[in-house]
Amino acid sequence: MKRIGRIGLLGLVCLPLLLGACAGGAPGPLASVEIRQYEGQDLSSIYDFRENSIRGPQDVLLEDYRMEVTGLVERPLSLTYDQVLELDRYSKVVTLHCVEGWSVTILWEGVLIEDLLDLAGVQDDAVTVIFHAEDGYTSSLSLDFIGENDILLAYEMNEVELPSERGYPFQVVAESKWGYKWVKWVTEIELSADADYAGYWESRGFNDDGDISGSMFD
Ligand SMILES: Nc1nc2c(c(=O)[nH]1)N[C@H]1C(S)=C(S)[C@@H](COP(=O)(O)O)O[C@H]1N2
Ligand SMILES: [Mo]
Repeated sequence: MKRIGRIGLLGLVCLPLLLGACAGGAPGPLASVEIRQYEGQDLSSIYDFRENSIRGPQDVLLEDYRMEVTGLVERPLSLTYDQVLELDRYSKVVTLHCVEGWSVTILWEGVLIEDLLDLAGVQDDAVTVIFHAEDGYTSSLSLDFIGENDILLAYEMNEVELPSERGYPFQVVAESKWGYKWVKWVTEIELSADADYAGYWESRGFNDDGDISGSMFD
């Protein structure tokens, strides 16, 4: 009686552990198709990131999802995920550098933010592009920077769909800028005349230009 009880207890303790090990350790479908080399260049894994978002990973439901383009535009947009993906597709290898000292090099694929802005028609007095996210996070880039650098709004990394912890369905690929400019779970792109707009980390002392070659703090 006692023995069976012990085995039973062992089973109770071990089964969840075994199941957990299977769920966490074995490569899932995403990991198995992820590419790790592109045109001779080694890529990081899409799981190499450190997750330190202000409210943790967001679960965005596509049925309810809209990408809004608002503010100083001729035609405010409210696009479904599929409508955004109808825009031309671009890709490039870019490294994300977090102010914490880690970095990842990824093949990013998505649409040009400028193509979205052209669809909406940017008004003359707009100078700043503010990105709003599902978790309430915001950051901004200057309109000039976006126009001059073919900045992507990514929906794939290393040829797989963005995982939810990486910003599904869309993340800004703010190349040459610190990680806090790479807004994940983007829900709204707002055109503003406020050249001094400060997003979540920028209003907490991080530099608003966010150039990795420049100063991290104000
Ligand atoms: N919506 C949202 N986007 C965000 C953040 C966040 O908290 N919320 N954190 C930023 C910071 S500080 C960094 S370094 C990168 C890191 O991406 P990761 O969390 O996927 O590693 O996401 C950026 N984008
Ligand atoms: Mo960061």
